[in-house]
Amino acid sequence: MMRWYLILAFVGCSACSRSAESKAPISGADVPRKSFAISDTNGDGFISHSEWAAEETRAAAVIPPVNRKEYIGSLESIFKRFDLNADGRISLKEWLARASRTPR
Ligand SMILES: [Ca+2]
Ligand SMILES: [Ca+2]
Repeated sequence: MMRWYLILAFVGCSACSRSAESKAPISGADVPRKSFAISDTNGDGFISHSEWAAEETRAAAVIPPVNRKEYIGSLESIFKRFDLNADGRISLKEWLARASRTPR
């Protein structure tokens, strides 16, 4: 359960930190899709591990150093969970499949 809390905080944080730049208001239904687009920084339709790692680093910057290693470890395990076919990148389909199963 803790992991899901972390991913939600992580994704929510990414979305709000860049929403000022994009100007487009983020509606509730679009959040998983938009957060995917934000993490897919080169826009190739996949979140590669290096793109995910960049997000990890950015997200971890606000975490106290004492908890940072554990936090990054959690994000790593989330990446593996999202990567359903284990090809080392997350497709939008994989992302949405996982995001839609996220308990509130
Ligand atoms: Ca990409
Ligand atoms: Ca994959």
